[in-house]
Parts: sequence; structure tokens; C-alpha cells
Amino acid sequence: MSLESFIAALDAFSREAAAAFASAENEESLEAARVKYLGARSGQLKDLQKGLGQIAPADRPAAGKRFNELKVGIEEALRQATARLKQGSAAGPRAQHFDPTIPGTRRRIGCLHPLTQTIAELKDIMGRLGFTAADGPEVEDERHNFEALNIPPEHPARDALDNFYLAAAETTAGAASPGAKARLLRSQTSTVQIRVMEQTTPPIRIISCGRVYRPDTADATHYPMFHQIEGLLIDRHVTMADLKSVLRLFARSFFADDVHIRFRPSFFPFTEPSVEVDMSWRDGWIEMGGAGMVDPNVLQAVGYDPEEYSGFAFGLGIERVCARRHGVTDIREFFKNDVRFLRQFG
Ligand code: FA5
Repeated sequence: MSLESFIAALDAFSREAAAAFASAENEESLEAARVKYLGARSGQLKDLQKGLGQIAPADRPAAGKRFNELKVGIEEALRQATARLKQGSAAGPRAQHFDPTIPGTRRRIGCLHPLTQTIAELKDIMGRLGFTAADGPEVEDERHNFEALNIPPEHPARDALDNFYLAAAETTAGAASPGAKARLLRSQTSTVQIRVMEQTTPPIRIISCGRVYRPDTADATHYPMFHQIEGLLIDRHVTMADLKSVLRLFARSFFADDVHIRFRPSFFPFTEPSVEVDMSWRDGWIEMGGAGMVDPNVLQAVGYDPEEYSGFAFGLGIERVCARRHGVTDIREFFKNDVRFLRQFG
């Protein structure tokens, strides 16, 4: 065989084999093509190799060189075809089963704490009744926590064991001194009544939501730190009927129309008369807070004329209203920070 016809046969073989490898649609057809062209026993390359022996000895080095180049090239074509099919089988089934209409996986995002949600809702409801939100400090002095609320120094409510007094009262210079004003964590949001009345002239319609602190033993309805909502309305000719109407409207908005509300006679130094406010909604009665007509001594303490102005005040426990609304039977759940519990309010 002449060198020219040998090279022509090599070229034809190369084109045909490369095309067969490139067009193989799956691993089986590629394997069949490999056996046909490169098979060790009966592949066409083997036949071409045999043809080398028929080349004139002078042309054999050139023919051998060309043969080797072809072999390397065609093996590379086979390697690329194998890689292409492997890649295809990895992406293929998934690509075929991709359905763009299936909704995506929802990312889990946090939610507001149930007490925070409740406070927002209480502010919203009372806002619609004309009450604006006011704030006061959590670290209080005795005037706002007791004195101006008609709680004199000898009153048991001021006992050191019933309050969180701060360890060292500080002077304005920052040094502890025995004569300095005592400070404590406020035990009720009624302190905000005094702060607002000191700075405003009637009419007043405010609520204040916030944390209060008492050394109470934690149980299903008590916690040493809890939240209250305080309401205060001062104007001319305010009566207990107004207090009851506002609390009933509030309870119906927050729970539902089938909520029941009752007043029980009680005593608070800063209201006269005073009542405990109980609510019942789809279950037994529960004490939600205290309320009453602002005591004339309190009005006087902030410079109001009790002959001209009257008003009512109330203070409700936010954990208790929130718990009843959601059927939570133990308010300690609100403070465990167990996400399985908290997620229910998302
Ligand atoms: C008061 O705190 C009065 N300042 C309420 C008030 C305001 C009366 C204005 C008159 C006028 P009392 O101590 O009862 O009242 O607390 C009110 C409510 O706070 C309770 O009914 C209860 O719902 C809630 N509460 C009291 N102690 C705790 C506690 N340790 N943990 C959770 N909630 C509590």
C-alpha cells in the first residue's frame, strides 16, 4: 500500500470514528462505537495498524508517525464523548423533572413576641377610643411609685421585701449616700399617671404599657417581671359609668362580643372607690386588673382641683389578657423563649 492511500484511509477512519463518538446518544451506543473503531480484537484501528506492515520500508516512519497522531486524536474524541454523556446524565434527569410552577421553599422568618403583638393591639384599640400612648421610666423614685399615689411611708406596699429597691441610692454626683433618694424598679405602671399629670393640664386620656417588677414567686399567673397597661382619663364630670363603658368596649374589641366583665369592690390607695376587674371569655373568671376613680388626694398632689376635675384609672396585667386570648394556661411560657411555643404566634 502506498503512503498516500494509507494516509487517506487514516483520515477517513478518523472522520467517521470522531463523528460516531460525537453523535452517540447514550453510554451503550458510545460503547458500541468504541468497540467498532478502537476494539482491541476486531476494531477498525487494528486493521489500519496491520496495513502499516504493507507500506514500503522507506515510508514506514512517516506512516507510523501519522498513525500514532491519529490514535491519540481519536482516543481524545472518545474521552470527550464519555465526559459529555456523564455530565448529561448528572444534569439530565433533574433538568427533565424541573417544574417551575411548584411553589418555592418558604424561608422561615421570625415573628413578634406574643406580648409585643398584644401591646401593639392594645395601643391600637385604646387609640381608637381616643387614648394616646405615654411612657415612663422603669427605674423610679419613691415619689412617683408611692407618695404621689397616696401610699404613705408606713404603708406595707413600700416594704423592702415587696419591692426591688436598688442596692445603693446615688446622689447626683454618683456617690452612694444614706440621705439620697431611694430608687426602685417600678412595681406598677400607675407611676406614669403621676408623670403625665405633672406635665399636662386636663383633659387627659392616656394609656401606658410597660414592664413592672415585683418579688412575686413565679406560677401560672404570676411572674417577677410582667407587663401592665395603665389607662387614665381626667376631665370634668367623669363617672364610674365611663370607666365601665371604656373597659367593656376594650374587652369586646380585644376578645369578642361574648366577653363578660365584672367589678368587685376593692382598695387601692390612689383610687376611691376602687374595684378589681375580672373578665370571663369562654372559660371561668380571671382577675385582669384594678381600677377606680382617681382619689382626690392624687389630683391634689399634682396640683389639680378635685372640685373641678375627676377621672378614672385602670391597670391590667398584659400577660393575663394575652394568655386568656390565646388559651395559654401558664404565663411562664411567655418567658421561656421556646421557639416551638413562639412560632404559634407567627
Ligand atoms: C395594680 O398594680 C394597680 N396599679 C392597678 C390600678 C391601676 C388600680 C389604676 C387602680 C387604678 P394589682 O397589684 O392588682 O394592681 O395588679 C394589676 C394586675 O396586674 C393584676 O390584676 C394582674 O393581672 C397583674 N399582675 C399582678 N401581679 C402580677 C404578677 N406577679 N405577674 C403577672 N401579672 C401580675
